[in-house]
Amino acid sequence: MLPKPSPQQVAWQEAGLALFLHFGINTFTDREWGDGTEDPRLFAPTALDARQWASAAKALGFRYLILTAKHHDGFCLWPTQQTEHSVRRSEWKGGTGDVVAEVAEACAELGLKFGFYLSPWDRHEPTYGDSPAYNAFFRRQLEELCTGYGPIHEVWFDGACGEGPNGRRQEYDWQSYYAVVREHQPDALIAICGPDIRWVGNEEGVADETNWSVQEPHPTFHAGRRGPVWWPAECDVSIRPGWFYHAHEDGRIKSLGHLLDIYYKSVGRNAVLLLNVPPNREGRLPDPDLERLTAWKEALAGTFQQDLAAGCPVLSPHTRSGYYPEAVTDGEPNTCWAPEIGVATPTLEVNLREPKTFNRSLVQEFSPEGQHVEEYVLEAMQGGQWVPFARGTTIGHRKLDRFPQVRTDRVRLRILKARDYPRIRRIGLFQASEAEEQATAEFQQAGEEHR
Ligand code: FUL
Repeated sequence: MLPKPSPQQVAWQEAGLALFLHFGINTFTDREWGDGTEDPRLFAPTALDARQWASAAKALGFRYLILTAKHHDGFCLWPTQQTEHSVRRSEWKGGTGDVVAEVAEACAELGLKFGFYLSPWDRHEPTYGDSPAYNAFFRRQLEELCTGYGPIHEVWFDGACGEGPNGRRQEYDWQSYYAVVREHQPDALIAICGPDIRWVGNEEGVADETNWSVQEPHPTFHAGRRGPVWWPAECDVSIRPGWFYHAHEDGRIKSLGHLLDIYYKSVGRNAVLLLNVPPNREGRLPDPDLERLTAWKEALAGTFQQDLAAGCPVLSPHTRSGYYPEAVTDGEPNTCWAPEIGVATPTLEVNLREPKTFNRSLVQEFSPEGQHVEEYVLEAMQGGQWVPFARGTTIGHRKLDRFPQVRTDRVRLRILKARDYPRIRRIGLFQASEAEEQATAEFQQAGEEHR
């Protein structure tokens, strides 16, 4: 049996976009990795405004916020009882402040989901390396975060550790960490060094073209589980070269074209995009980053505002009983089409009613039932023949393709290879906005593209 996602995993995938917030002592020392010896008094935001973070996130279409509650330097953004190395020792709000609480509250007010990053690697904590003692310390920190801040939707365990061969060696007791999360936050998804969400494997925000949410179990994170597991990918990337705010990077915000490319190669390849925008020393999201993201959102909204296939008649000679072809254009998220059992290459034909011009497509599998398509092609009827305009391997929750403009009145999807029985939720056709086309052309000319 192929695995299927949990309802929480389906909702997470549906959300598509999450905002990552790297903020902490490094913001004030201008570093990326603090060494744990920093004076907590260095943490001194002058105008910290978590509502600005949350309302910007909401306006830009992000549905989750993930805050670095503790990075590798060990400084805690909440007044933990487990160490003195926290906001309690800073002068911000006279040592009475709690950044985690402010962000969680702002999210709750605006209807955003909240999650936290908690670095297992801790360069400040003296018990780090004394495995049982540190595991207990870490579990208590986790318990504080899982019990004091309302619903937690994602817990992000970073795997990074720079101790080196002669450094301290800590055996993390992952299963015991998961047990704390499951006990207090049964709906939370445990990401990266965790069983629910998989790290995509790079920090460029790019998923492979072939991207399966169905994976072999990880020996540690899925210890004791057999057979394939549902482990969908998340793409984390920063809008700037670094994860933390550095004034000298103000002029190095990723271009609009680059951010658009990232969107197509993450959200458009069956992954979720976790985009990092670091708050500055004031404790605000910087204006130039927000301006760039507003342009990004508008360019995408312009492209996806009109689906040229919406409401169009659909035909298939291969429809399985109980399903119907028009489910892919009816705009209903809970309907889908499925091919008859035993058909080698099932097809689905959308009648656009009149010639239409487009250069973007969207195909979605019905992810609550899993992921099945291994190879597909999209074709347009031109001069009495079917001419391919996009082809790919996996589809999954959301597959976006970009191609040179096509003009046609009929489009068909052919599923060339699938595991078990695929279910298709949607086919969409779009014409890229001018803003998107222009930014993409500039990006390609600049040769910034990595893959
Ligand atoms: C990495 C860390 O070392 C970086 O500082 C950053 O937090 C990134 C998201 O994960 O492993």
